Formats: sequence, structure tokens, C-alpha cells
Amino acid sequence: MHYNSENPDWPNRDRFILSNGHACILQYIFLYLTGYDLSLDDIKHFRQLDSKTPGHPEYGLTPGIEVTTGPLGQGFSNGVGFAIAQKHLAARYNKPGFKLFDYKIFAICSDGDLMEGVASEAASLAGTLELGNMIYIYDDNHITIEGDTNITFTENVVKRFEAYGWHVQSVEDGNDILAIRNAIRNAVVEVHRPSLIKVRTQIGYGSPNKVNTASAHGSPLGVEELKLVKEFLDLILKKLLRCPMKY
Ligand SMILES: Cc1ncc(C[n+]2csc(CCOP(=O)(O)OP(=O)(O)O)c2C)c(N)n1
Repeated sequence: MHYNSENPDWPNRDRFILSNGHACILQYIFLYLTGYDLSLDDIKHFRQLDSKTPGHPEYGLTPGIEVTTGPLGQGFSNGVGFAIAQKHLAARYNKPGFKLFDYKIFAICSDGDLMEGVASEAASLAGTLELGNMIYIYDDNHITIEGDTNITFTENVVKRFEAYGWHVQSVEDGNDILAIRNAIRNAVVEVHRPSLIKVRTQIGYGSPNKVNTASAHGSPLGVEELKLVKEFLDLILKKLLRCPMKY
């Protein structure tokens, strides 16, 4: 992505939207690590009244947050608006050999987002308008707040998005960073269709007792479980350091 953490409003920045806004602690951590005006103390005040790190991303409150999300489907649909705006700015201001506006819209969305009707309507419009500037990653973890998606959501998302006219790819293992990177590259070069990359992930990965369960959705893991997660991640890190991946 192209962005400047010291100038978060740079007009040609790529936009990132976390449509499943309930996972925003992950976004705050990345904003912090990439130099946005967010401190470790702000992160420690996660979900506290008047903090810069509320429980869902709020536009205008936290540097680097492009849009308020939380109501599922909202970020997904706003991204379509962002993509239309980029196309409009490009048509109005770009000149041959002088592209003022060529930014892209990156988003992560979830089962909950794709259940919402508003996301379907926006996705259909995006396919019709051939918004090839959209790269959406679908966190396909089979879990929502109430349990497994087989209770409420069994449709074939890939076929639905293909029917809308999207370019759809699937990555079978959410820990396969290279496969995800390749899929993002393919999506970036696809300029005629919006892209959806379905990535099969495991919610609560690394937590032996909560992985793949709805209890990893929102509640804290707890002191004991956190210890186990850290042990697991430490093992993974050691393994990676022994045979580093080639990027
Ligand atoms: C429109 C709307 N309805 C209901 C909710 C309440 N809600 C918050 S998270 C969630 C479940 C989301 O599941 P998923 O999107 O799969 O997220 P994951 O469990 O994978 O983190 C629900 C129903 C909401 N945020 N927005």
C-alpha cells in the first residue's frame, strides 16, 4: 500500500478499510507500528471512554482510520463509494503521463459483512461499474458471534461474487503469507473487475482451547490461555527463524 503516516491525509494514499470493525485492535497495532500518531499508551486504553482507540474504528478520531465501521456491511459499502470517488477524481484530473489519482481501496471484510444486504447491493454496483481499483480480503473463518456459520450462512460466496462480475480468488490457508501476497498481486493487476480474495483463516489461531470457536470472537482470552498462546507463538517464531521464508 502507498501511504505516508506523517501525512495521513495525502490525497493519493491507498485507502484501507476494516469492515469487520470489531477487530480494530489489529488495525490500531498496525497504525502504531507504521508510525501513525498513536502511542503504546493509546493502545493500552483500548475501548476506554474518550480514548483514541475505541472498540470500533471512528473516522476523525484516530489518525489513519478512513471510515467509521462497526455496523457490519458499512465499511464494505463505503469502500465502493471510495472506489467511485477515485474513478471520478482520475477522470477529472489525471492527464496523460501525469496521474494525480491512482490510489486503490483495500479492505478486510468478514462473514458478518457478507451476510448484510447492504454489502450485496454495493458489491453488485461495484461489479457493474467495473471498479477494478478495489481489493477486498474476505476473512473466511466460519465463525460469527453465535457460533459456526453453518447455523446461518451456508451460501457459496465465491459463486455469488463471480455472478456480480468480481474477480475472485481463494487462499486455503490464512497462514500462507506467500499465497496471500500472490493473490493480492493478482488483484492489483486486475484493473477491470473488483477483487475478492477469500482467505480461510482460524479465529483465535494459536489459542489451544479457543481456536475456531465463537469465544475467540470478542472476549479476552484470559491470563492462563494467553500464556499458552505466547508459548505457541514463541515456538512458531523459533521455527521461522530456523528456516526463514523468502519474500
Ligand atoms: C449490522 C450489524 N448487526 C449486528 C452486529 C453485531 N455483531 C458484531 S460482530 C458480529 C458477528 C460477526 O461475525 P464475523 O463477521 O464472522 O466476525 P468474526 O467472528 O469472524 O470476528 C455481530 C453479529 C453488528 N456489528 N452490525
